[in-house]
Amino acid sequence: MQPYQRDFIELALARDVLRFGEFTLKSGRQSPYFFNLGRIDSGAALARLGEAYAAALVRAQLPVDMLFGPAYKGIALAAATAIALATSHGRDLPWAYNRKEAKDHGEGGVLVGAPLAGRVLIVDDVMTAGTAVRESLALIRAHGATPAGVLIALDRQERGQGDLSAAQEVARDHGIPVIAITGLDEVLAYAGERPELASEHARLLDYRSRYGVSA
Ligand code: OMP
Repeated sequence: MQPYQRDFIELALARDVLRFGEFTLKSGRQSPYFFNLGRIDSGAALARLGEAYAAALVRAQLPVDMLFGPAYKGIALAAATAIALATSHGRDLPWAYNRKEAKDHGEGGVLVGAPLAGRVLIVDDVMTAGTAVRESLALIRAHGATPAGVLIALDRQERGQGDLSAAQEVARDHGIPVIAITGLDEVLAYAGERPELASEHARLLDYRSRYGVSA
């Protein structure tokens, strides 16, 4: 596990982003864990999260021209990543986000920020079945730009529509990589190291055997 991955899991536990229990997912699956990035609710926590996203992107060495944050959660995440790339990695990339509803006055339209152009990296929170990401891919293409990849905090590494994970399906169907700060694999590895998380670790293993894919 990379230091930024460990730091991110520790941040997630400290801020109750990562919680264990019984959760119903958007897909309808019952999960023993849930990641809520909405709990990153202070400046210092958001800065730390942005550093983790930036570190994951730099490690992946993916060439991108700009960042796109899908409304709503992706907006703050793309902003935090753009700041971390500029301040910690010397890369000042343009960034943009969308509105959920088109504005018919002022500057109008659904996009705010830099015009979508070149290779666009989508920055979002969690991928389970990949529904949210597919909407962003369509939006980027509709504006004549090229999706370059997807950067997320957590890849739940669950089966999507077939035997592949949603991230693997996006890679296959759209020819772009999905880069995650962490996946279920890292959450499992972290929980496996902590005696106090032994029962959570067992439930995660059981969940993975039902819905997971091998990375
Ligand atoms: P997909 O659109 O199916 O990939 O699901 C991703 C979305 O599910 C995220 O953008 C969240 O809204 C939500 N989600 C989480 O935030 N955290 C989780 O641990 C699981 C989910 C989920 O419902 O699958």
